[in-house]
Amino acid sequence: MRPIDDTPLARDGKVLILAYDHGLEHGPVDFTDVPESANPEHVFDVATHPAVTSLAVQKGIAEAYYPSYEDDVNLLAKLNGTSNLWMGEYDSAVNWSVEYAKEVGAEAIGYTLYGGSNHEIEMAEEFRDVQEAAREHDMPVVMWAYPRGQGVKNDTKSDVIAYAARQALELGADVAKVKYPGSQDAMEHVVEMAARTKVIMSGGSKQSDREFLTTVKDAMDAGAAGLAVGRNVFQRENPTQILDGLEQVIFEEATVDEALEAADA
Ligand code: FBP
Repeated sequence: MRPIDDTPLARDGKVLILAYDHGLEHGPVDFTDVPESANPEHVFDVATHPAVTSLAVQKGIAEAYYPSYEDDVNLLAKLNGTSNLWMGEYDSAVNWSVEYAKEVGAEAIGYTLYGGSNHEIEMAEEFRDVQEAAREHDMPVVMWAYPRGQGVKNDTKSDVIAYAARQALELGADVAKVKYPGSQDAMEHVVEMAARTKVIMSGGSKQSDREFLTTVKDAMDAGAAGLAVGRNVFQRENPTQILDGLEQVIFEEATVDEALEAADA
């Protein structure tokens, strides 16, 4: 396990990753609400908010835009990812290597593992190579721990999410990014199963400010180390406001009402 506290991925031991790989994973539909969110420059500008500890992007976006932002944004290289244009059992292509990500300026690595997919074995073996290469370059590894596929009947069940977090620990991820399992108690169990692997909550589809900040607060109170969020930030007309609120909840242990006040300021 590589402690993340002394890496750019964390601030005071807490993590706020802005995820922006949706153009690949979901396509242009995620940019419909706020058309300027299709422009990577807009999201890189958002990622300069002091609450954001890393911006997670795919290779093409990193190559094209990171050189202009390397002084202001920490880069997390999301190594694998696929479109949803194809059909079949859950799988994900590895699009760049740890070595190349390092060359482009990345300081952390992200990798999706679909535990329960018929492709889990290959994905875990690819993760082995990624994790060991990341160790060589002293880069922390975040696993998008998403149980999905034929072996998984219900990917929102708390036991399944706890299993995914445990899998992240066993395979050597420093951080497990998991879906919120529905309650604070269930999240506590997930955090317990992850042991020394830090757990962060995955943002999900857009919610109201209060709903979203309440879920993040519950996750933090359950022992989560932070959040990786995409749509709940870039699908807002004013992404800075919600980041102001998230900064309060994640780094300042503020209440939801205090965070909402900060988000309105
Ligand atoms: P969101 O906060 O928008 O859910 O982003 C997190 C993320 O993991 C992205 O990195 C990824 O593109 C997306 O969710 C995948 O969403 P899903 O596979 O659940 O549709």
